[in-house]
Amino acid sequence: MSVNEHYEPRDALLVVDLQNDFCEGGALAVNGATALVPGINAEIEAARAAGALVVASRDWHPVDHASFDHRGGPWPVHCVQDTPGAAFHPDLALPAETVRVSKATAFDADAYSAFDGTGLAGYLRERGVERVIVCGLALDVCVRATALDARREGFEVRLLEALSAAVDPAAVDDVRDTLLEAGVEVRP
Ligand code: VGL
Ligand code: ZN
Repeated sequence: MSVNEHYEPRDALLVVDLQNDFCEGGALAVNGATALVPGINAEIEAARAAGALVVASRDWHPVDHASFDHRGGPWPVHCVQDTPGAAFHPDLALPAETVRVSKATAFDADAYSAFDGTGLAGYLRERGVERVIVCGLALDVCVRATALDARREGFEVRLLEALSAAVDPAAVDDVRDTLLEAGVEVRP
């Protein structure tokens, strides 16, 4: 495992959607997801120790959400509120003070970004956050959208690519290019 990021109090580590349904054995499993957990735990501990904010987002759909295939959406049923699949991975070591953000909770709309409809940008500014460090699932869906929104909201953004995994590994090069173009720093 490589050396952790250097965190400062003005940083927020944002762990995106590290939930059972996106891990091996889950309803919408991303290859390599479970293997990310120890490295992400090390980042969480480094961030916490440095006084940086730790934020964990979760995909948190109502039953019969518009994104589910039986409703004409693109995805199998996943991350239904209060089901085991929607829980954070059991080995993810979230400190008690972790800021938890639920997204995509409306029946009729999907939200890939942790900033979409959550008020997260204003909250981070209130807490003095200037830089957002992003990792988690899925690199080509919610991590991508979250990193782009963080830039749009005026934060410095750094992606921890090795601590993210994609639904479609063939998309990773395009995702990286898009993020770099938007001014996201990418740590391999
Ligand atoms: C996600 C597909 C559907 C994600 C959420 O967290 O990347 N992907 N809903
Ligand atoms: Zn979803």
